[in-house]
Amino acid sequence: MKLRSTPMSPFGRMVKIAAYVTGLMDSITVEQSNTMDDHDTIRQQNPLGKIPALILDDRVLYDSRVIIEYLDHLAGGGTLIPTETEARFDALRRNALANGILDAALLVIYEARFRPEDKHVESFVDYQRDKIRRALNSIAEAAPVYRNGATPDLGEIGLACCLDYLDFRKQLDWRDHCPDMAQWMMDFSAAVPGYKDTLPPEIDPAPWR
Ligand SMILES: N[C@@H](CCC(=O)N[C@@H](CS)C(=O)NCC(=O)O)C(=O)O
Repeated sequence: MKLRSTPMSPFGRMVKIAAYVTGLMDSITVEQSNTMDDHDTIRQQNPLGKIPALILDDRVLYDSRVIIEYLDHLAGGGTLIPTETEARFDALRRNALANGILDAALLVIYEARFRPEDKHVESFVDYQRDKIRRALNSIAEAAPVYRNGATPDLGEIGLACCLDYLDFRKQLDWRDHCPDMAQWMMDFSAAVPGYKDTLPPEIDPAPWR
């Protein structure tokens, strides 16, 4: 299997950690993609032109959520996505929350990347940042504890990738909203395979990385 991604992509990182956790990383070759390049084959592989995409012999899978479900299926099911109904939908919701934070963070970055500086719309950036702040406050209220050792669910993988990505891009400091997540990150990073191998390049040090 070939994974199109970049070392910076938080969604690609979720898939990589999912592959480590399920023991499938050795069956995956990672091929870099430049989504900004008109000639990059990612646009044929995924009509949305987005990474990650998993290239199989007979088809291409996207997006990260679908790829993670596929890896879980290959590993026999129930590792990354719990089978028990309540735990399953809670893990899926937490993954959706992390993905939503990342979508908002990416839109803030794209505002700066795609629009000339004099055309930046600050109200749009604030609108996206407010989503991130509300989501981080809701995580603080839920006060999660990391207990799953080497087998995180997809919501936990999403959350770790999301908090590290906010540190990487420095758009806002999640510690202002959910400071207790530092301990959660310590517990996650100490137990989960692939955590350190998949860190974004040159991310600032933290006690857990
Ligand atoms: N919902 C998608 C989001 C993927 C995504 O936004 N990837 C970014 C890179 S981290 C991308 O490909 N951006 C290029 C674009 O939007 O054209 C997923 O979960 O995989």
